[in-house]
Amino acid sequence: MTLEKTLQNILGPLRHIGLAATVISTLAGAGSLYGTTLELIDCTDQSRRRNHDSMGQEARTKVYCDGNGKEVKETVDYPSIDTGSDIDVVRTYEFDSSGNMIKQTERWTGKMAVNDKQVTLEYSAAGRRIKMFVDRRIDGTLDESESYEYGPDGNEIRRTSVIYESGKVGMTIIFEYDGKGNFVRELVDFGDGNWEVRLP
Ligand SMILES: [Ca+2]
Repeated sequence: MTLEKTLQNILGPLRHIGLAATVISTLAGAGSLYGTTLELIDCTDQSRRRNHDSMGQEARTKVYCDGNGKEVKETVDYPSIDTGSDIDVVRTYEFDSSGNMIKQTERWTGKMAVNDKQVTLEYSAAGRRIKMFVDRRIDGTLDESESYEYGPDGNEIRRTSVIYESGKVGMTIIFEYDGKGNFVRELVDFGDGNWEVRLP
């Protein structure tokens, strides 16, 4: 599987459920997404990160790290968003002892608070992400979740998204590989029992 395809597999479903660009970037490693340019930095020096909003204006971002150099918090002031505060959003990140991100929170200021979100992640003993839970508005009620299953060789073979409001499976994706472990195609069901075939 090419890196590009891997990113598509990761990003497509995440876009589908509207996960924040920041957590997508964290999961994918790095990259340019949603018009947001991220430059990964050495967090230990409390550096500033270059970060642009959708209008191409440079956002003022501060990054905070724990003693292990892990980024645990960032504050961002987006020039094109006026919330009446110097800080438009505060994002926090928590990690387990293996360094896996287990929680991300996103709290916006003022009228943007409707976008508040908490994402929690669970991992298998092998360190593979197996569950993701999304609580929109951070009101204690879960709104969406995803679960991930893997084959013996570690490739993801099935992903299921649940929308809690309706109590229904929102989307199921089955990933298929050839005998050498190369991605061949995916089958997508948006909850209606019809499988759409997607080729690389
Ligand atoms: Ca909620």
